[in-house]
Amino acid sequence: MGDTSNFQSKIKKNLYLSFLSILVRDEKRDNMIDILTEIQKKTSINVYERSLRNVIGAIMSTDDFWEIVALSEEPLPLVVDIIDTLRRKGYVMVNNGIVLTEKGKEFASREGIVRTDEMLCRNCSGRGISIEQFRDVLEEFNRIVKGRPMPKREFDQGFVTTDTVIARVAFMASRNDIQNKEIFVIGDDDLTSIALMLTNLPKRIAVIDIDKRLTDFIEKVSEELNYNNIDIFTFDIRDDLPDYIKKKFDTFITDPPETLYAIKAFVGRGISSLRAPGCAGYLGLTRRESSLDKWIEIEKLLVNEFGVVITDIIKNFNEYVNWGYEEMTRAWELSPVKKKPVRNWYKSYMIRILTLKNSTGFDGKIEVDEELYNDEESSTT
Ligand code: N4P
Repeated sequence: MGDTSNFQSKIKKNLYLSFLSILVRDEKRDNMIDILTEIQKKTSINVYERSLRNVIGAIMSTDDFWEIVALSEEPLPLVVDIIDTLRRKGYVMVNNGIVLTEKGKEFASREGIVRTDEMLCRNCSGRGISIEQFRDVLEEFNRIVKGRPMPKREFDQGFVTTDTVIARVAFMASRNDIQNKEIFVIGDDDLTSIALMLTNLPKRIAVIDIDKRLTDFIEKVSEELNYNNIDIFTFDIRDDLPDYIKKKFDTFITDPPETLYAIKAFVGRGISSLRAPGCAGYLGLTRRESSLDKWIEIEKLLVNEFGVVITDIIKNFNEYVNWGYEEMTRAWELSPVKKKPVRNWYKSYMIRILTLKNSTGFDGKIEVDEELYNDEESSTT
C-alpha cells in the first residue's frame, strides 16, 4: 500500500518536472522564434535559425561590422536587419563596434552558440593550392599591375589581390585547363589575362571587357610583352557573342555580379564559348551578396538549364581589395557603424564547372540595365 502511493507520488513528481522543463524549454524557444519573426518582418530574404546563430557566432569573434558580415556568411542586408533586431531587443550594443550585451551572452550560452573559428591553413590561406611554381609570375605580375585602372562603381568593379590571381592560374593549371588551351576571359578588372600571358602556358587567349580603360591596358601590356596570341575586345556582355567566339574555347573564366541575369550573361555565354563536352569554366560566387536561397537558384541554372556539372567549390578563394568607392554604396548606407573596412572583408568562392554531352549555354540579348548588377541581396555598388 505504502509502496504504491510512493510510486504514484514519484510519477506525479516526474510528470510535474517534465512539464516544467517543457515550459522552460518553450520559453527558450519563444525567444528564438520571437527574434526570428521580428527579423523576417523587415526583410524579403529568408531568415533561418542558422542565419541568426551565424551572426551571433560572428559577433562573438569580432566587433567589426565588415568582419561580422564576412564571418557570418550571410548577405550584408540580412546581417544589418539581424543586428538591428538584436540591438532593439537588448541582445547587442552598437557603438564604435558591435558587441553582445549580458543578455546576449546569456542567450548565446543557453542556445549553445559558439564563436566562429575559420581554422585556415597558413600556407595556402585555405585555398588548398600552392602557388610555388608561379613565384616568378607573381613577381612580374605585381610589377605590371602597378599602373592599372582603379575600380569603377558603374561596372561593379573591385579587383582581387595579385595572390588571388596567381592562385587562380595555379588552380586552373592543376586541372590541366590552361596548358596548350584556348582560354576566354569574360570581364577582366582582375587582369587574369595578363597573368595567363606571363605563364606562357595557353595556346591562345581572348579577353573581353565593357571598360575601354581595361582593354587598352591589357593591349598595352601585351605589346610590351611581345605577346601575340591574344585577342582583346571591348564588349557588353548583355549582347550575344559573335560567331567567331561561340564553340571555340577550351576554358573560360569569369567573376560575375551576383544576380541571376549576370550569371546567365557571364556564365551562360562562357558555356556557349566552349567547343565540346569536357571543357572547363571558372566563376567566382560570393556569400556577401547572396543567400543560399539565391545560390540554389544559381546552382539550378547551372545544372538544370546549362547542363554542366559542378566539380569544385572552394570557400573564400578570391580575396578582393577594398575598391575605394565604399562610401557611395548601399552597403555603406546600411552599415550600422560608419567606419571604412580596414582588412579585405569581401571574398568569393571559386567554382569550377565542366561541360558534358548535353550542356548548352545562353545565347541572345539580355534586356536589363540596373538589374544586371543589383537585386535585394546585393549592396556593394
Ligand atoms: C564586388 C566585386 N562592388 C565588389 C565591388 N564583384 C565583381 C568583381 C570582379 N572582379 C565580385 C563578384 C563576385 N562574383
